[in-house]
Amino acid sequence: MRILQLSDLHLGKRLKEYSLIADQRYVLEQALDLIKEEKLDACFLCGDIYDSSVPSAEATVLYDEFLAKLHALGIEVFIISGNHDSADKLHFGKAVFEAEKIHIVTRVEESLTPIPLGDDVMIYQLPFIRSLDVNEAFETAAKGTSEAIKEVLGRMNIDTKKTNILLAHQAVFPFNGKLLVGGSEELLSEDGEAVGDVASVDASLFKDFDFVALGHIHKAQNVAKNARYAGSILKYHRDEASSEKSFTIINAEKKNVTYSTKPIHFLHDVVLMKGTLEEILQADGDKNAYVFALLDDKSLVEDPMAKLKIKYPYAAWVDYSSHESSLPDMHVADIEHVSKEKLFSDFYLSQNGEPLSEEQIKIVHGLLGEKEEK
Ligand SMILES: [Mn+2]
Repeated sequence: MRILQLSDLHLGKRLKEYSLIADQRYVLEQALDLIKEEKLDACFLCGDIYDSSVPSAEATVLYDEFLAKLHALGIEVFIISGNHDSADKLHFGKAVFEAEKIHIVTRVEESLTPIPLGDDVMIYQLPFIRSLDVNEAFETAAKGTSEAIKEVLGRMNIDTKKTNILLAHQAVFPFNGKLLVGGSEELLSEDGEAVGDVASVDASLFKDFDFVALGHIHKAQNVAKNARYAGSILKYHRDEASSEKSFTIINAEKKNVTYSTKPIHFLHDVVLMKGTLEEILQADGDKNAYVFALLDDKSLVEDPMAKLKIKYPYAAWVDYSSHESSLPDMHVADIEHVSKEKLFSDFYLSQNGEPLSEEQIKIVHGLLGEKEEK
């Protein structure tokens, strides 16, 4: 059986001022072509179908179109909800779609029974869960995501003679290893704090599966011999500018699961350009890309975005590299004993990378003095 693994579609996501619907449609068309050309048997959507639990109309239209085209290809489709999806909304039509080979699982209690794919492969679908979902569904007292997942997996009657594949949407950490994040994912701890490893799960939990098709982390990577993140379908953050996006094609046969990749082509790439505005305008950059510009200019440039857009019509964001450096740690008590002039000159130094000139000091001194008098 050969399966296309997609995850983190984030339909409806915007990149700064731009709607990405056309970009997303462009990638999904490539996915459909790939399924046709390679005569694949199935497609996985491993969570974060939508960017929001309240998806836009154009996002639901695109998803509807994509599902209809997958259905027309006659393949089996397996879908789970991610942390960005509304589990209840994505559950819509489940009973009807099931008869049409579109298998949707968004509730943990529905994840225990596998769907056979061919004679040999069994597909299990675990939607994004928090421990409270599991404790509510099974009246357990699991603490943390790892324990909760252990409870769920323990309730699956896995026939280890079959080739077992699991879809999941969690932060799964490699054993003794480091998880590489893309930059656009939101990693949540159990109580909703944005902390990486609290809600994370060790890859060794999934040892009974021949393959785990993962979603949630936007950088494609293997976290175990049997577990892989396909990565998001687009670059959703400037930190992903230098990374590649690809399709993962799973090949499952008689307990032997391998995969290959195919590059994803973009309607508009995401590019990070650094230098002075003049240098960026002189550079031979991709005019068709969403450009994120980090300016090295020491003094403020007038309306840099308008200037950028003349050469790069899809310019998305501009800031100064000096703003990237942060202020030194200071406590309120310390600040109370520091003069306003000193605070301002420290702030200026941190923002601009160089101190105030003699003349500027005089101006600041004059302005602050005036303010005091008033
Ligand atoms: Mn995601």
